Amino acid sequence: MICTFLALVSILHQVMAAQRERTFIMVKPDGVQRGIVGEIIKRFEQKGFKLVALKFVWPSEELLQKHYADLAGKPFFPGLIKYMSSGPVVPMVWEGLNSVKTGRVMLGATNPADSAPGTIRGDLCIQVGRNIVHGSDSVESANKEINLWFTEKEVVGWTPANEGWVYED
Ligand code: DAT
Ligand code: MG
Repeated sequence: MICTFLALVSILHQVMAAQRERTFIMVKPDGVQRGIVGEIIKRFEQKGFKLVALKFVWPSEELLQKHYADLAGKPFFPGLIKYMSSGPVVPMVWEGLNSVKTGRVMLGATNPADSAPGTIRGDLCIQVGRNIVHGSDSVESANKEINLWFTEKEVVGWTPANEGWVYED
């Protein structure tokens, strides 16, 4: 009886852990140039999400065309690629419960004119073409983007000392 209970608790823990998904967040060239990297990292850290990968890189147009492949037909696509390849960026992977959905909420709407105060875009930028940060829109695209920007080895599994204070189980 106790064994069955413990097995159920263990399964429950595994299910909860499985929802601690990963999302791909990237400080765009304007965020880097304006010195907002630390502020964006701070917000994700203070939320309780776990940093599992980070780098500083000047991305090629080829990489960005793959990253934004689903927007290839949009009229703003050439300008988007030019802007995104104009300087270094800070791609990151953050892990945590519902991190994809919550990450998007923390970023705010795509167009800063519609982003609520308190969100990163709502507080720190003005125009859609200079909206300082990227965040995955689904678990599926998060996985795609993580694999595009990071090797398997560059994503580091670890347990933060405060984990038991961020999650109740
Ligand atoms: P998001 O970045 O919120 O996921 P998206 O994937 O629709 O938004 O678009 C990717 C980026 O392209 C977005 O962050 C900024 C740029 N963009 C989107 N719509 C735009 C528009 N109408 N004019 C100029 N740039 C745009
Ligand atoms: Mg998008």
